[in-house]
Amino acid sequence: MKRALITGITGQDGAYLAKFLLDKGYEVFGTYRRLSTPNFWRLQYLGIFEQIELLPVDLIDSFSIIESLKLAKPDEIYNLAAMSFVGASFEQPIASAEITGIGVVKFLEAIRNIAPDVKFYQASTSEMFGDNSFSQQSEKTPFEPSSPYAAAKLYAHNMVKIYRKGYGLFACNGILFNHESPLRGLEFVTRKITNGVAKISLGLDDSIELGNIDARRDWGYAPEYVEAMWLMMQQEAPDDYVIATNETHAIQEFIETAFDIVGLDWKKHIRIDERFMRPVDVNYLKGDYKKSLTKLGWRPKTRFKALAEIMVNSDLERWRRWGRGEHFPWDAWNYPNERKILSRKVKLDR
Ligand code: NAP
Ligand code: F7E
Repeated sequence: MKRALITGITGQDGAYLAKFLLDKGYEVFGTYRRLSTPNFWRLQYLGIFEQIELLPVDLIDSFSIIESLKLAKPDEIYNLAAMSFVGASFEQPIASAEITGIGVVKFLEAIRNIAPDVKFYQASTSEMFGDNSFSQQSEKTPFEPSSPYAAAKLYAHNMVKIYRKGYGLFACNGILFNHESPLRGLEFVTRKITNGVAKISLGLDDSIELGNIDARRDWGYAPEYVEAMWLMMQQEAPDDYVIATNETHAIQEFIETAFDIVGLDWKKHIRIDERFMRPVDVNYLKGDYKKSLTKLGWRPKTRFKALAEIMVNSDLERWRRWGRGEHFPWDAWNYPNERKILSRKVKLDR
């Protein structure tokens, strides 16, 4: 039985990847940070919490990384842990560099010294292309990072290449474009919109406050993207791959589509709020995934409208279940703004 170690297993991709690998018969070890309140809701939502061996690791702590390697003895490591929210990286640029950038080198050094045959996947990102002027972005497009997050990810990306070339490690960079799902964190724009649309349509809220709605993104469906991570690790030789849909849409189009699904006029409910503008933004992303199609046989299946439907319907269902008095694994309980609504006693008749 193969053994996989997933860092960041409590996040969106970590949970989907864990499910994918368990279904393939892997023994799955996952790292988590000790928090004052545990956040295993995604693993519980997917019904896999009991099947994961959890190990405490913080990417700022080299010894916890080494210990996790010794305990898990993995064949494959998927490094998904990062401070992944771009907005927050402007507020905490140093933590971003230490966790998202140098944290990866701590892993690479640990592998080089104690487990040089282990395969390593690094969660690289389309954010590294930054405010570029290319009509689409591939593995060959120059990087122009425009956030502390992207700069830290680019450093990690380059270190993976250096360790691959210099020390012969099997280390891959998956350059993944935005991918979303009902397990996406509530502060990311798609889920913020679908959660807001669900509440507005059920009469629980009236507006969504957003920043730059002209930016364009290439959005795919997260469960399909974790399969691409695994495919990269099954190849003869390590390499870097773009994973994307090759479609680009403005945030405003996502808003229109989400409100259309519930039959409401978005213009009555969207407020532009400076607080959600970033000092620098990435304005245009459209990924060219030809290499992944040719070499991995991977292609995206769920497209823009279907993705919005999955997310709106899932958030509607959660708020309805809450209205029926049900308790279930859900992130809304952890957010102060959501709690204000959750603390109301409401009977939903819709
Ligand atoms: P996510 O939901 O924000 O999950 C991030 C994970 O990293 C969480 O498990 C988090 O733990 C963990 N983490 C944060 N700081 C850590 C630290 N100091 N030590 C150990 N663990 C730490 O992100 P995601 O969407 O699943 O993304 C997975 C990875 O892919 C990230 O590296 C992200 O940057 C990258 N990526 C994401 C996308 C995308 O569109 N989703 C695209 C390209 C690349 P807590 O739960 O304790 O916070
Ligand atoms: O923003 C704009 C915002 O935070 C998308 C991460 O997974 O994907 C993600 O990074 C766009 C930006 O994702 C709001 O300015 C407008 O232009 O959903 P996001 P992101 O920054 O693209 C990449 C590939 C990663 O690697 C990251 O880890 O939406 N926007 N108004 C807003 N964004 C947010 N979050 N909130 C708003 O109110």
